[in-house]
Amino acid sequence: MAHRLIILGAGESGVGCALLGKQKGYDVFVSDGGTIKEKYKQELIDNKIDFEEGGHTVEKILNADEVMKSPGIPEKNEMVKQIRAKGIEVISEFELAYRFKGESKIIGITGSNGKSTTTALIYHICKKAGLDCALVGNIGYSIAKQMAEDPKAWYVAEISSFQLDDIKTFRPDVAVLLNITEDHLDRYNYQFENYINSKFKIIENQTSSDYFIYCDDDDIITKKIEQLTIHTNPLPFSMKHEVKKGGYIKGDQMMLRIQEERVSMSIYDFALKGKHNNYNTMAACIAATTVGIRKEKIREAVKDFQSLEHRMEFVATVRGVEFINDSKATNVNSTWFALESMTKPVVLVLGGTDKGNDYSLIADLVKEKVKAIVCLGVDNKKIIAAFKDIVPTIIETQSAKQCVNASFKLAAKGDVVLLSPACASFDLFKNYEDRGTQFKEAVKEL
Ligand code: UMA
Ligand code: ADP
Repeated sequence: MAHRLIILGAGESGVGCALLGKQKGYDVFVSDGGTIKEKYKQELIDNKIDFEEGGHTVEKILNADEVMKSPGIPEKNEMVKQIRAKGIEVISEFELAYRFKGESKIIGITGSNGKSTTTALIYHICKKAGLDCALVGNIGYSIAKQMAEDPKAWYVAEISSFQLDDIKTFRPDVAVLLNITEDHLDRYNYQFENYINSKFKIIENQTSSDYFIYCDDDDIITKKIEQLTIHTNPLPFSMKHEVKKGGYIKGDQMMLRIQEERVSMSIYDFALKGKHNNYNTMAACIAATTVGIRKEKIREAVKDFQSLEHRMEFVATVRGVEFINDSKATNVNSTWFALESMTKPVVLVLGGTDKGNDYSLIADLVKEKVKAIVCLGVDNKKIIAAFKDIVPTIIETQSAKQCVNASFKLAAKGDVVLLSPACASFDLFKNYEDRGTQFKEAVKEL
C-alpha cells in the first residue's frame, strides 16, 4: 500500500507538499479546517489531489502513516492533539522536501528578525554569481512545490521556527542564525526557552561538512551554544570584536575570514543601510563565501541589492513630514532597531495583535525619540499602560486612513511618522503587506 500522507492546511506549504507527495507516489489527502484560498483549491483540483475544507474528517486522518502539519496550525488544534495522542509521526514541509532533495544543497536562514532581508540578499548574490538556485520558504514560496515543479541545485530558504518544529533529519548545508529575541511566544507555551530550542533545530543534524553562521553579539545565541555540542563549522559574525573565523566589522570595514578566503569591504558600499542591516549583509556575505562565490561578485551584488517592501521603506515626505513603512516590524525587537536608526522626532504607529510583547525593551528609545504614539489596533490597552507615563500624547485609531491622518496632525515639519507596529496585523488587516500597502495609500492621499 502506498504511504498515506495526510496534509493539514491547504495553503502555500500544504499544497506544495501535496504536489511533491503525489509526484513521489504517496497516497495524499489534504484536510483544511478553514476555507481554502481559491488559487490553492484550483491547484489541488488540477492535480487531482483529494481534499476537504471547513473541518477535518477524523477517520480519514487517523489512518495516516505520516502527517505534514502546516506551520500556521498550532499544537492546541484539536485535530493535532488527536494525531499526537495516536502517536502518528508529524513532520514539517522542510522535512518532506529534504527527503527528496537529491544532490541539491540548502542554505537555511532563521532568526527572529532579518530573515526575509537576508534570504533575499543571499539569493540575489547567488543569482548574480550564476548559481542554479531558488528562493523558497517562509518568504512566501513553498520549497516542496519548487522541488516538485522546478528542482534546483541550490535552495536559499527562509525558515521560521514553526517550520523547524517538526523536522527530524532536515540538515541545511549552510545554516544562518541571525538573532533570537522574544517572538511567537503564544505558540511556545509562553516559554522563551522553547522558542530558542526551536531556532537551534536548524543545526541539530549538521555535520563537519556544514557551516553554521551566527551572530556572536547575541547573548541568547552564545549562551545556548555554550550548552551544546556542535558538530558543524561555526562561523560567528560580530560588530563588537574580531573573530578568527567568520566575519566582523571594525570601523567602516567588514572583514571576512573563511578558510583561506579573506574579504574586506567598506560598509558604505552596502545597499542596505542601518546597524541591523550591517549584520544581515555580513551574514549574507559569509554564506555566499562558504558557497564559493567570488568576492568581486559578492561585492557587486551587495552594492546593487534593492531592499524589500514594508521594511523601513521610505514612503514620501508630505509638507516636511517623512513617512516610513516598517509594517514588517511585527515584534518589539524590530521596532527597537527601527527607532534606533531614527534621527528626527518620531510619531510612532504601534499596535495590532500582541504576541506576548514586553514593551519595556523599547521604553528608553521611546522616551528619547518619540513625541506621540498613534495606536493602530483593536485592543491597545497594553501599549497605553506601557507608555502613558513617558509619552505625552497617545491616541487610538482603527484604520490606516484614520491613523495616517491623525499622525500627520500630530507631526510637525521635520518629524517622521514611523509605522513600526511591534505587533502582528491580523486584527485589522489581512497581513502585514496589507497593513503596509493601506498605510502607503493613505499617505499618498494626504
Ligand atoms: N488552517 C487550518 N487550521 C488552522 C490554521 C490554518 O486548517 O488551525 C489552514 C487555513 O485555513 C489555510 C492554511 O491552513 O488554508 C494555511 O496554512 P498556514 O497558515 O500554515 O500558511 P501557508 O499558506 O502554508 O504559509 C506558510 C507560512 N505561514 C505561516 O507560518 C503562518 C508562510 O509564512 C510561508 O510563506 C509559507 O508557509 C511558505 O513557506 C507567512 C508567515 O506569516 C508569511 N510566517 C510567520 C512569520 O513570518 O512571522 C511565521
Ligand atoms: P523577518 O523575515 O525575520 O521577519 P525582515 O527582513 O522581514 O525579517 O525584517 C523584519 C523587520 O525587522 C523589519 O522591520 C526590519 O527593519 C527589522 N530587521 C531586519 N533585520 C533585522 C535585524 N538583524 N535585527 C533586528 N531587526 C531587524
